Amino acid sequence: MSDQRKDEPQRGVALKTRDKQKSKRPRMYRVLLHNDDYTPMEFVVRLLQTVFHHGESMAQQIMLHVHNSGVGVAGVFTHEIAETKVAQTHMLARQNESPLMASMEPEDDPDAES
Ligand code: TYC
Repeated sequence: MSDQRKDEPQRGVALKTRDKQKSKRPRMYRVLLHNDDYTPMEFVVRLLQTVFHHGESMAQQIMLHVHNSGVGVAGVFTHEIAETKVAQTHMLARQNESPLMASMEPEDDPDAES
């Protein structure tokens, strides 16, 4: 017999099984809008309607929340979609010569053991 032991898997041969199952629930990210003193309220409301697909009344509520408390959640998305929303927000803000800021932060890991 060679030095390869019969009862051990061969070294260097990848196992086909995954030791960690990929989550069916992706990590989700909050897109945050930040208050500033220059961006018109109507612009923020329109952005919340067009980019984040809120109705007029919800868009007004979110804008006022950001205006009054400094920051607020525009929506919750997967990483790629959240990045796109942040980029679209900054692009529209720049076109409007507005300093409006958006950012994103992860929600809690859906697979975290509690
Ligand atoms: N504070 C701005 C104003 O008084 C309105 C505003 C709301 C700006 C939300 C940014 O994310 C924002 N015109």
